Amino acid sequence: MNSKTIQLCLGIVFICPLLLIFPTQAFGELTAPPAVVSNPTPGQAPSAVAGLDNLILNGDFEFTTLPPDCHFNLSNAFATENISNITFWGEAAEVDLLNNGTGCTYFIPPQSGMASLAIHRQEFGLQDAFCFELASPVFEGVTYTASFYLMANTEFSPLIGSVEIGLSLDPTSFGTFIFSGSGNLTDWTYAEYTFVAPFTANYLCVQAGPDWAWNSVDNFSLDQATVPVSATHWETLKSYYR
Ligand SMILES: [Ca+2]
Ligand SMILES: [Ca+2]
Repeated sequence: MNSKTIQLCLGIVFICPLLLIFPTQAFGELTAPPAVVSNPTPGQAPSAVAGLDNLILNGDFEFTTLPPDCHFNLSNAFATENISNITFWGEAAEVDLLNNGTGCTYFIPPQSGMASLAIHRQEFGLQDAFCFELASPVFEGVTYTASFYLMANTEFSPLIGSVEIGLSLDPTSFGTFIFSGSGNLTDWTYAEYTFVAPFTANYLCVQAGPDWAWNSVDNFSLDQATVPVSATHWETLKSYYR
């Protein structure tokens, strides 16, 4: 019996009992392909295993008909028509699509890809806002993790401010507040929040927070959270596969 055969035999002896003890951890969450939910019945949670794909269709702002440039102060109708899978509706109506890869002087290059978006809360309260179309609704009672990156600029508005995330049934209203993030003036800040959906919703919405501030945002993600494999169990399994 050569050494490879001995290693294989030892591997089987150690791995098989572990598979009996942790079968779903070994072959369930770790290896199952992401679930795709098409035409789900409203109000019903998906029966498939937890998906790992981003539910937001254009969370990176890369899908647009606009050429690479610094597109400042777009109307809601124009932005909705030209930036895919997003409905813009904020009263300020002056979103900025910065999609030439540079950040357009006021921000650093996009956190991801060639494009980022900037939203403003004006001095007297009008705000930019929009809602992302999702590949699947989020379902009441299911746990999700949402994340994005943001960066502030105070050249025209004095405060750092915040960016708020909501869940909505309507692409033209913010819906229910879920969480918010705040950035800084020098780099992208990562904001992440895990939550149980309070109701079944079709849109993840974004608006400028209450302060007079201008923020760029990029790389939004929304994933159904999976039950994590205990680090101890995973390290044990990996040690036997090495
Ligand atoms: Ca991007
Ligand atoms: Ca603007």
